[in-house]
Amino acid sequence: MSIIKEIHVPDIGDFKNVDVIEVTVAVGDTIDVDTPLIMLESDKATMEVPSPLAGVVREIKIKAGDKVSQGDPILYLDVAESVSAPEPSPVGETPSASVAGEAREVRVPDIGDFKSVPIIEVLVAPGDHVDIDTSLIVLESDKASMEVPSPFAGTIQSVEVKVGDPVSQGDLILILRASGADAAAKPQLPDTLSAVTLAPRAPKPVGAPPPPPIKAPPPPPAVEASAPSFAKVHASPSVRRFARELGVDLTRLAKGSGPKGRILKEDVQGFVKQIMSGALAPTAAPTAVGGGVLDLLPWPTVDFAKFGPVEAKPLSRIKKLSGANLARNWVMIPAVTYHEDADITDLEAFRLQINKEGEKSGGVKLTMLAFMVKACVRALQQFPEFNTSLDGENLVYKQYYHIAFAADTPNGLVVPVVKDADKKGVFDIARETGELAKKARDGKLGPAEMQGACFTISSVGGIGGTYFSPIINAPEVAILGASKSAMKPVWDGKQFVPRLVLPLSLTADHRVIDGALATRFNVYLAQLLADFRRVLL
Ligand code: CAO
Repeated sequence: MSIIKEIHVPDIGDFKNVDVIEVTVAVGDTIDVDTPLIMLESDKATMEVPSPLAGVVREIKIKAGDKVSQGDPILYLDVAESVSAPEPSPVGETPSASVAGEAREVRVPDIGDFKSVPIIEVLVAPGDHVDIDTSLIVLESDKASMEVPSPFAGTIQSVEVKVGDPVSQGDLILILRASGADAAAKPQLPDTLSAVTLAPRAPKPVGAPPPPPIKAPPPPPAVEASAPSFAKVHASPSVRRFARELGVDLTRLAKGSGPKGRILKEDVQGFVKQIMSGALAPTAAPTAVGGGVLDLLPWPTVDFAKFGPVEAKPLSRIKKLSGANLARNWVMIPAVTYHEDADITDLEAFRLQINKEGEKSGGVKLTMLAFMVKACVRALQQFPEFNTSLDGENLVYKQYYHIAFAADTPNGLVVPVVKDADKKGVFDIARETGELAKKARDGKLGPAEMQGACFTISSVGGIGGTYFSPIINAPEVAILGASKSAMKPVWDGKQFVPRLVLPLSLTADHRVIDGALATRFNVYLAQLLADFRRVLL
């Protein structure tokens, strides 16, 4: 049985009449505990208000542009089972005063139920003069970013934290020498206080399971180490997070297109598009030294028409998408390509013989690609490091074998996936790759048919080529390139004999796979293709 529950604005500290800048659910939506319902924004912070309950949204009581305070109704939720009223959240404490000239410790105030919240920005340095409410640091949990403002005016003596430190209530942030005039002008906040900013606290349903603990996010990638401060940027936590994931410096976006110039996700996407098209330089002024960011020259802007007739044609949608992915993978993965020759004389003879037999019965045509898929599955089983993905500091080992293959289409490169290739025979794989390649060329591949790959094969053998360096299809850790097989003289210990040689080019992520392992994989793969009976072993 279900009951209707009214969801209210939870304790948002001392803030009142805060702007609703976004309603992130709609009537009819099925939501979980912690699904963001609305986005609020004050002068100091932006926060998502998560749902305290799971259920179906029946009626929404507010809209973007409304102002809300604690207790105001947000929406009605149809919940599956009865839950008790939310537990009231703590309220703010009273400010106290400080003595001018005195060295004062500034500690992390009451930030609700949050513990070990990572610092994503430190906004001040020793010697800086700060006023009451000047933002000192920015914290970011899974749910919200919070600026911690100074409770005193004065001069910073020392900063005791750095970006990446996880902090909890009461941890020392910095020491400052309070200045007299400011100290007298405004009452100051104590070391422990609530509502330094919008510290979101979802009402906790009594009897319901406690909300999941805040996960300390994985350490930021190297490119973020010297990421510029976003502190003065007007953007919501989710947009800040999105920008950080893409490595976008939000301070380079002049003004957002949202209300009050707020930067929206679309603004970040537009900015990235401009960089990808070369209209904007990837980095601001070339100031970075000592690594950390790519200190690149701006993309050359050339009036080609000055040199001869030209025609500009827009890139296809597939090219734009794959271009952005390839550029990221090329820049971020320390990749090495290892080459090997596979003697496929016997395998090709076998393939031709089976196809000849099949011609009479109208069976499926076996392709070299299908044999390669099967051999790669066996090699992945033999070398499980190749069937992994990096996830922060973890290496995720997959126990399934989904093999992707690059397919050339009139609109660009697409990468369909043969799922569970370990459970399929070579005929099935040949049939499936044929069907997927046709769908790809007809532009009819669905998203699910291009997802979940463990490893990719890029075969250009039907076209030509000797060796090449394929780009890894992240988050996979390796890719196999196959070029055109050709008859070559091979020394058998006594004489040169003509053998059909397939050139293999394996690119591997050196963070996961070192050169010795990659070479072993290649040698093993070549052995499998040279004598396919080994696949059964
Ligand atoms: N050596 C020699 N000949 C080869 C070969 C190889 N490694 N691989 C295929 N061939 C032959 C085939 O036997 C076939 O010959 P027949 O018509 O006489 O039988 C011919 O080349 C055409 O094969 P194909 O390429 O159409 O078929 P496939 O199953 O080998 O490959 C697919 C299918 C989808 C991989 C391929 O069509 C394709 O799109 N390849 C390009 C992939 C690509 O662009 N990679 C680069 C990505 S990075 O930019």
